[in-house]
Amino acid sequence: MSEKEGWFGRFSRGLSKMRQGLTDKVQALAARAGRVDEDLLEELEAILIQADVGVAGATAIVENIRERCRKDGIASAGAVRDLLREELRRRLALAEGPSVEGAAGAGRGAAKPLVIMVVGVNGTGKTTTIGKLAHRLRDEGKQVVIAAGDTFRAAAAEQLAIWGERAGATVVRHQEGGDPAAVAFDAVKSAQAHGADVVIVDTAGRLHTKVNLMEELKKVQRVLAREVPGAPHEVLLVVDATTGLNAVQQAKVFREAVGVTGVVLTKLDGTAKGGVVVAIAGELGLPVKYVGLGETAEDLQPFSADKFVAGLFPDAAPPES
Ligand SMILES: Nc1nc2c(ncn2[C@@H]2O[C@H](COP(=O)(O)OP(=O)(O)O)[C@@H](O)[C@H]2O)c(=O)[nH]1
Ligand SMILES: [Mg+2]
Repeated sequence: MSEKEGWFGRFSRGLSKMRQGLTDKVQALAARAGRVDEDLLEELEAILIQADVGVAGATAIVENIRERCRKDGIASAGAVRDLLREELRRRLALAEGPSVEGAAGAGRGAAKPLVIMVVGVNGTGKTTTIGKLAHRLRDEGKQVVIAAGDTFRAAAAEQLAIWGERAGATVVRHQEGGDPAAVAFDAVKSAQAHGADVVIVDTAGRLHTKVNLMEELKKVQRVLAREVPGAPHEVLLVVDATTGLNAVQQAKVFREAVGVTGVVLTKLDGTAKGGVVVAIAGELGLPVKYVGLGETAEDLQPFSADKFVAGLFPDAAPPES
């Protein structure tokens, strides 16, 4: 065991509730059923739907498993678990995309500063994710400036100041109630003046107020685009896995309004309904860039289908790399 917990420990611990809600139930079902029949397949579909994989995803997964069993003459229920693992891996691979950290590299043509805007409804974990992301980027030696763009809630700037201090990132903030676009502008100017590598912009998430949130976000985007070519280079939508399929609905709304480039799925450690990651992969055509597996900085992990599946089926996991 290395001193620092590796990815395998983080994924298997972070997905333990989802394992109870999915893997363990499938295991018990297979043990009980003994052989593959329509009853087993129906129960498997019900387990997947309960885990918030979504009806379309659950139906398609079970259909593929039924077909495999028929074609390959598989009758033993134990094999269903392996077939499910393969199906999940294949579907989740659709949600893999280029990493944010790769884009923050020093390569030729890399944007500098790389501008990342973080959006999502209140409470999903935007501010926390920004703190964790700043931490990761700092660990790679990147200079990070954070714009405290949720000026609606004073606590958000306070929260960022604490994360920023811990991570060694600069936090640009204005008074409560200030113009978020002006905060974003100042953060970019500060990053340019100091040669910083990355600017991360926090935003508000209240949906029902006088000032339309989507208009406010578009204004922030316009200011960023004016100051840095191609900015914002990433628009990360943060969704909370504990809200299940609501997350997919939110993603559709934000994608429509502000052009999301990737999803961060938080709080997987707190739910058995993490199947929503499969629904995101299947229904949205958006990459999942990170998953939140707990409260510490290291619990924000780049998404990988293989690692996710290893966390769900730890006994069949590949060696840690
Ligand atoms: N367990 C767990 N809690 C999280 C995770 N990400 C965020 N949180 C918690 O979710 C709550 C709301 O987070 P916050 O960043 O303030 O959300 P915001 O309103 O979108 O900015 C906080 O208590 C965070 O600690 C995660 O991956 N796991
Ligand atoms: Mg916040």
